[in-house]
Amino acid sequence: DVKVFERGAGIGGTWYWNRYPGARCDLESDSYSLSFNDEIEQEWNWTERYASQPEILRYVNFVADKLDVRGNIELNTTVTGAVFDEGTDTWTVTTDTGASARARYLVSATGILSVPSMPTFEGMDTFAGEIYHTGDWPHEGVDFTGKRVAVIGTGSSGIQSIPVIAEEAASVTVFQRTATFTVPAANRPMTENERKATKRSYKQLREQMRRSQVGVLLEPGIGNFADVDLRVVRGELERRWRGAGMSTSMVLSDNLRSIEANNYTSQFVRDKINEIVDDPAVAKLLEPHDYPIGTKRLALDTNYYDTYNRENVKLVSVRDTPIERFSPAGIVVGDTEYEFDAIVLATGFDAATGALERIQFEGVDGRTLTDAWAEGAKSYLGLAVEGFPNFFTVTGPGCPAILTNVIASIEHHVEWIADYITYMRAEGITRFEATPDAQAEWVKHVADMAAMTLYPTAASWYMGANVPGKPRVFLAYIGGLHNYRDRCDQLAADGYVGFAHASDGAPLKSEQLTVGA
Ligand code: NA7
Repeated sequence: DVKVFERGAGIGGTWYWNRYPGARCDLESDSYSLSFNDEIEQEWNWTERYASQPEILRYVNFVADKLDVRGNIELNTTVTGAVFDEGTDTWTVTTDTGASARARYLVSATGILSVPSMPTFEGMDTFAGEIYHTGDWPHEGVDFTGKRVAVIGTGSSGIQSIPVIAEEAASVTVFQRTATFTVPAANRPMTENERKATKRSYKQLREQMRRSQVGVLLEPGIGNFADVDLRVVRGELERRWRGAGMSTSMVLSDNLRSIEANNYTSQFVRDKINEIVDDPAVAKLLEPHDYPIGTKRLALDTNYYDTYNRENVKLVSVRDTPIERFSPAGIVVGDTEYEFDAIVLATGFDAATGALERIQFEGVDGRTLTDAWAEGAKSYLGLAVEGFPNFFTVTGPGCPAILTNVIASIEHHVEWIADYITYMRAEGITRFEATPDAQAEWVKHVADMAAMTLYPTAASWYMGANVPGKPRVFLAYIGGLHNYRDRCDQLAADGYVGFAHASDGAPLKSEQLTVGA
């Protein structure tokens, strides 16, 4: 029996909430889709290389109907708390509607980017116009025709929405704190021939994805910075700029390990910005200098830099002089008050841990998850948390998900969890829990791996750095989805190493932990 609680009035998660103009996936449609059902793969027809939000939402609903799962889902219901009972090895879940449920296993599928990060500017409530967050966009849409619009934030959501809003609004003023690296998506309609070819090769394609570093097939690097002819690198960067998407920043194999390699790639993108943007002063502001390319998720755009050549688009840097406050008329920065009819907050999310920490989880001895994570999220494999028995976290902090094609990561977790539950039922186990040693070793391993790269040098949401006061802990395993899958499979085959087990109140027992870094 499965009971699902969902806060939204509909299913789709990210694709249900993020309805801002231009919202689109940054991975190709045939990769960013479910792989476990042949019929779904064969019947569904993607229309664009990179699917738009409305299309992905239609797809999610198609899948739900196909699998007839709607009956298990209680919509419009926010889970507020979950308490573990050591006497019965069960969880009791409570919600804001008064509905509750008791279950042996509790699985969080609360998403990585599901809690919008709302800035707290002074005077926000005095602004006379409308304020929107890209991650919580009105379902009826917003008509910006004739409006003076501000956009705060130039991450992926700002980069996707600014060009589309600029086509409709009277004016768009972009408030940029950190310039982001973005490359052209080169999105286009999918041809019937492409669709047919993909459908014929899905089996092989999916297997390659599962065995890959990031759960999606990207073009490999051509060599390390010190070993390759830079004219060849430049030529390859030019080629990839015309449509290789995420692979564009990966021409140099050591791009995320060597600052020299990274500087070369970063400079290539800066040169492109200067080629595209007419006003040299605006181009200069758009040049990213604050982090190595790739250490924050690369954005894929449609006409982003070109948009700054439009007469109705203005860029305001708030890097050195931050937004001071909102006023009834608009936004105040330094001595200037900018006047607007609407303000769009493209300010991101309390990523990876935000949704879980908003639920009052009480594990062993009444300890809360917020307490357990006070110094940063800790988990075993990003799948389970010590002190919280019978609780699985799909794409939890400490797994590779945020650096991968998240669909591939979700599928892996779901299949692994289902196998584990089947195992426990067969063995008469009523309780599992990550052991302190296994969790501590995994947390260290995740941190050690990250420290070998340039990732921790960026103030990114991967590090929790975008939310004031959030502990700075690298939230992902960078060892690759393929290696991670192998590790999860091996420890399962060895009797779920690193987990302690008990049956009906008997003391916990665990396999000897033998998995080294
Ligand atoms: P991101 O990537 O976290 O971007 C948020 C943006 O908002 C970023 O440019 C921030 O600047 C900016 N921001 C946040 N707070 C402020 C304040 N107070 N003042 C000015 N600017 C601010 O979120 P997205 O929604 O764009 O993308 C999230 C993921 O979705 C993305 O990685 C893809 O995987 C899809 P900062 O960089 O912190 O200086």
